[in-house]
Amino acid sequence: MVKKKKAVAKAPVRHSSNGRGQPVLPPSPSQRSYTILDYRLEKPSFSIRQIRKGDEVRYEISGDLSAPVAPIRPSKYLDKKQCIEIYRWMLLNRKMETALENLYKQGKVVGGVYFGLGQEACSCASAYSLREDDWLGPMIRNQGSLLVRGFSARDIMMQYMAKAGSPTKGRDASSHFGDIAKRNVVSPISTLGDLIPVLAGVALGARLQGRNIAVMTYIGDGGQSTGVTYEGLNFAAVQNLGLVLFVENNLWGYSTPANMQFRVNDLAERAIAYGIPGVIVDGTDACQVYDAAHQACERARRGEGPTLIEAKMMRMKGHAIHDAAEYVPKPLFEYWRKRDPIARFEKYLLSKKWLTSRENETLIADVERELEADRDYAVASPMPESESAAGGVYCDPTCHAIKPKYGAPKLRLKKSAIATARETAVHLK
Ligand SMILES: Cc1ncc(C[n+]2csc(CCOP(=O)(O)OP(=O)(O)O)c2C)c(N)n1
Ligand SMILES: [Mg+2]
Repeated sequence: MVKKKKAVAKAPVRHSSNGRGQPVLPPSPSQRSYTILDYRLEKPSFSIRQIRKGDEVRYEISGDLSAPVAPIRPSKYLDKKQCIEIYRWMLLNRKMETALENLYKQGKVVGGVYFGLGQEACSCASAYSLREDDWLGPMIRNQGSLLVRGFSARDIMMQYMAKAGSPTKGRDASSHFGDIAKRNVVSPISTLGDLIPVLAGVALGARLQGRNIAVMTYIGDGGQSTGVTYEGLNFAAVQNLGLVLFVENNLWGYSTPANMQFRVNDLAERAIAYGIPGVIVDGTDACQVYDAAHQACERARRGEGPTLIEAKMMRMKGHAIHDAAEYVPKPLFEYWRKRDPIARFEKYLLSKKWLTSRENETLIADVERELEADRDYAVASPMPESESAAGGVYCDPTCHAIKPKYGAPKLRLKKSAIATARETAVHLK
């Protein structure tokens, strides 16, 4: 007997889209789902379109730019004192960059200057989550991270002016300096993405010494497309290394808008493909940045592996001082100026009564005083002697004994971490 098939009404096939013109298939039982934590209290929705007319290229913005600014999301971890400390670092970061801009205009800077204007919360609050034993690999815009990690504004200004007493003794201008002896800071690497495997290697080194540490570095929305970003993060993921990667989505990679650089909606989605947690934060909210960084660092120190944190914000200056950022539509600047990370945090601290107006004025005056003293010292300090130019390039075997910073491996880890470390050691032989 042939059973009659029941007539099934066919549902019309709907082709919705994810807002970027890509079709989204209807859910099916085999469809998997993934979670990306999103800390933001507001989700800007606008898009940037390229307009070409002959040889002329410009960008137009559309979407809702009138949304009110969201409040700061109170931190689960930071207390009053810590919030004020972060606020102070952000102020110093901003004021130091303003001083550097003036020094550049006075012809005192050798080379260019790169600014992190609008990104101070991301730099300062992320680095604030590191412990002494952890490591940092800053990029050019993370001058705030350097301050938090123990470099002074004087060091950074002397570096930009190539002074004899600067961290590289005048041998490199701009940001290529670190401190692997005391502050656990790897120098920025200009080749975008290269810091990621280097920092993964630092975590691996510590692992082989029996410790799980957090290693933090940054990559831009443009730089994250490089092959080495994939290789480094994938390596950290499979080895469960404590890498905390901030993807600084500041909407521009040089003069290319983010939507012409990648097709995903959020760069945090990339984490799914590495098999690691992905988190989105508002990069202009210091509390969100800190909370996500703190959780990622704790995860790293437990030996559970890397985390990718996408910080959404806007680069409020050009790529460097020579770039006037003419390509950025003006309303975009206005939108993000209302979300200035320092003004937002200041308002939050005042409204919580964690700072009175008087205390705030004193704090700002203190930062200015410190900055001015550092700037005057940096300006007055000498340039290097020409004879010293070739010094410090090659190590003369008698100049200093090179001692390994760490001793032999002391594996005192959980069984799973020991197994990973042993496997790694075998592979490295
Ligand atoms: C591998 C590599 N390719 C290209 C460059 C040249 N370059 C320097 S900065 C930059 C744009 C970077 O944009 P993004 O990563 O978004 O960082 P942002 O400047 O916005 O902080 C480019 C293409 C480089 N330094 N390294
Ligand atoms: Mg960028």
